[in-house]
Amino acid sequence: MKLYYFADGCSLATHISLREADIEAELEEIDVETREVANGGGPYRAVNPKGYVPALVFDDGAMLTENVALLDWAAQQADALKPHDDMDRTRLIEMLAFISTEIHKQFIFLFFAPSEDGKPFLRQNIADRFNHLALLLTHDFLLGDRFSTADAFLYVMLRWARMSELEVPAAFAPYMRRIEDRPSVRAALAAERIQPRASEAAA
Ligand SMILES: N[C@@H](CCC(=O)N[C@@H](CS)C(=O)NCC(=O)O)C(=O)O
Repeated sequence: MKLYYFADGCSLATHISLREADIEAELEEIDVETREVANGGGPYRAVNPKGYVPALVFDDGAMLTENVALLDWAAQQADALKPHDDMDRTRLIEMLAFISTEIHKQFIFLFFAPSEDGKPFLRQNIADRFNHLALLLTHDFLLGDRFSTADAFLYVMLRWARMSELEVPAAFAPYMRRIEDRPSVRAALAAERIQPRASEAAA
């Protein structure tokens, strides 16, 4: 199995989740500028015509894309991540969809919008979404006492908030530390050659 990723991209959520599920995947880094697979692997679009990450290619050649699908799939691969019942799974998908459409996509617009005009609006919108999630964070993890693939996704978004100097509620500081204490997260950060961010002063 191969995971196609950008270092510190949204693909980090799938990377962490695969490690949490104890699934070994070959890591194929994509150059953001050229969209070439590292080490002479050729054009990424030849693998995934969508051109963006993450993509997981199975040994039989089947490919899975889209964060929500990958994180739902990963959640089903190990007892420790698996939702307890159908409603729990739907709750997980609800959370993944929220993070994907309400936070991740707005960050993408914030990073790549050709003009500065809409950026204050986007920053406020993203901040509102983080405020909403902070209210839900009444246990160690987003969906309760157990780490889920939604935590992997939210963790990446919190890294991006730090990167963008976007203020997030104080409750996310201990949460990020909890996530970064996990061996899966440490291993994923090391493999992508990126640093922990929990100890950085919050914006
Ligand atoms: N709809 C996709 C979007 C993924 C996405 O935005 N990936 C970013 C990296 S975090 C990317 O590859 N952007 C490059 C591009 O859109 O061309 C998903 O949710 O998986």
